[in-house]
Amino acid sequence: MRGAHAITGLYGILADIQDLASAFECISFVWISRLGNVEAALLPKQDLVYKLSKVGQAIENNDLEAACLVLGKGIDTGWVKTVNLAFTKVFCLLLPTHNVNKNDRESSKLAFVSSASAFEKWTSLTGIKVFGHAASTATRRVLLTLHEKNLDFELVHVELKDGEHKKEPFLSRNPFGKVPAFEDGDLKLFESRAITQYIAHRYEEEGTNLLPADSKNISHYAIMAIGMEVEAHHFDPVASKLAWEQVFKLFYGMTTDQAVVEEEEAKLATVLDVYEARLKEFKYLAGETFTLTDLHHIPVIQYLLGTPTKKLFDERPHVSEWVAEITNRPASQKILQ
Ligand SMILES: N[C@@H](CCC(=O)N[C@@H](CS)C(=O)NCC(=O)O)C(=O)O
Repeated sequence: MRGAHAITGLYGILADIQDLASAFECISFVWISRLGNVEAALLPKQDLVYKLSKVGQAIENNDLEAACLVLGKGIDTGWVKTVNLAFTKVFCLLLPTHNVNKNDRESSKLAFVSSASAFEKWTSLTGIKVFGHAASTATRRVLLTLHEKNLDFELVHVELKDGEHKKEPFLSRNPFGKVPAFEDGDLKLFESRAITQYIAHRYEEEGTNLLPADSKNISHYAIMAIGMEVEAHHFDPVASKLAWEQVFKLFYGMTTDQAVVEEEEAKLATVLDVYEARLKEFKYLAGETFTLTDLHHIPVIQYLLGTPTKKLFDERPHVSEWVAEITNRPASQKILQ
């Protein structure tokens, strides 16, 4: 867990517990276990207190640039990590075992409390937001990427049945009136596959690598790009029609058109024959490692596994193994919850 939720919890502990010494001990334990390893209190104490209060002030004044100047870097999760580390150092200083005088303890405590509330505000101003619907395959493509990357985000629900996506303010996020739309600080995006590519590059160092293993090799990128194009133009139009006919129509109280299902299944079989040949040679579509190419397929496959169309995957041993592998990933399971 990272960011606003953690801070809210800690702030609550601080506000509620009378015995501050044990509260700090408990907080530092939480942070130490979260960060794994702590460079205990390396920053000079006064410097740290000063920095935290400066950051707090800057955020209170909505002056994000000034906040960045104090803690370095831009509006990104690197900044969040730096703040986390700074908090950890405060906690270490406040541990009863540390030889810290009462005044320093008190001023550190105040700096922490004001920075904690400011930090909550910061994360609400700069965090990742996905505007979409939890059942939409395109929204799930983005959620899946964020889960693979272990990033905190907020899913802002867009009510499709009320046509919220066809009106303002959503249309100013995506003029084509489709979910998802996405925000990361100042950056606003739409089109799920463009969003996943942004996340995979921007947060390359976090969580699972979703790009080719050799990130310097342009031809490996090109192969991954072929896979993403094939998914978008050959696989998804057919698979999505099958999901519409057999899953979403039922949800809206409509009936499946079997003629359409038969026609689309024949097309899907042709695409899956190509996949079977590819997966006979490689474990994943873009090579030996899981990439965005594979990930983009997951949401619609998950829906089709609950329909008779599942047989098309089962009939092809390499496709079937690949489907099991990619749909059983922990992140794939998370989007079903
Ligand atoms: N190419 C777009 C497709 C988005 C899309 O079709 N979203 C669907 C939900 S999965 C949607 O908004 N449907 C409602 C509508 O078209 O009115 C993307 O990948 O983001």
